[in-house]
Amino acid sequence: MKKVLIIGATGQIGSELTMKLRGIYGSSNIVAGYIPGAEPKGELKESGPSEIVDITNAEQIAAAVEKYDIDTIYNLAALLSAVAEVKPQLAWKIGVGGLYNTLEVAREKNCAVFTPSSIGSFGPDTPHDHTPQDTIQRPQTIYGVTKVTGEMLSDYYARRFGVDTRSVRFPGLISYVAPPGGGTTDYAVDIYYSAVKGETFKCPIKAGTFMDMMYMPDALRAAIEIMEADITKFKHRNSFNIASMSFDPEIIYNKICEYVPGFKMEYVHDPLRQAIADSWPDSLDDTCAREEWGWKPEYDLDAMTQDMLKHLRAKLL
Ligand code: AKB
Repeated sequence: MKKVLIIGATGQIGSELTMKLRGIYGSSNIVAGYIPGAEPKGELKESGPSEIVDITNAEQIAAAVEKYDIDTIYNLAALLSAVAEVKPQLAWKIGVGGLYNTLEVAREKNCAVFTPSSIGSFGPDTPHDHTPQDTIQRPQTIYGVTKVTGEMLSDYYARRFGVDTRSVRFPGLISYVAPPGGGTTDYAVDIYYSAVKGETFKCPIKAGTFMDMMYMPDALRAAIEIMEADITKFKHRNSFNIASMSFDPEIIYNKICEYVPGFKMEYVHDPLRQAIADSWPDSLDDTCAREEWGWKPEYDLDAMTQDMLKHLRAKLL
């Protein structure tokens, strides 16, 4: 049975992944690491152990790994792309300094490490359509720079020290549970909240701007399946392209209108987010993930929209 430490357990991915892993491996085996000010609440708090683990503090990571006899670390601490541009030094400290701390603890204590990369690891020179697994990665955001550095550092620790590092490049993640906050793809979550609340959605991303997106249940499955996969079949490690859907604001808006007639959207220019979105791929080619560890998404835009609206209506109305 795995013993897992999740760093960033109260964030957008962490809050759902922690509960999912507790369901699979047993609640007492999954430790929710959080920073002061972002304490676990409700079911997340009640259902299993939690510890203060600030990724910028290597001693705290080592102490939690020691205390709970951890063998696997999910490193989910990060500043998302738009907020990272406002605080680039902090983005580096968490994204690269924090990963270095995690990898050093993993090397000393023999832990496997999952660290998400992102579509943000690509840049304007990358082929935008069906972006290949192995291609140009020259991002122009600090978020992307930390992600490419993280991919390379994780590969280095695997090659040089035998640390079992694994990763996927997440698209924009859409969920009704915890809001994202500070990302470029956040609009694709916010639009559902506006639709359910009966508000006009102010879209910060221009019509015609395509980005990869994924429903959270698929993303959680990817993070779990890659850590369970047979490593002898891997030709890559850090990090695999994964994909399930690609759309622009018009496509998601029109899909929501099928279920929320009369829903209104208007465009409000956001130069920072638009520039980031323009530099990212339109759609990733995830053939390697499919071939090397059997990745397969379950949700398309229609299935995700129906599920999001159902859950948000229950949550908000
Ligand atoms: C962001 O928009 O910054 C993230 C991402 C795609 O990595 N959702």
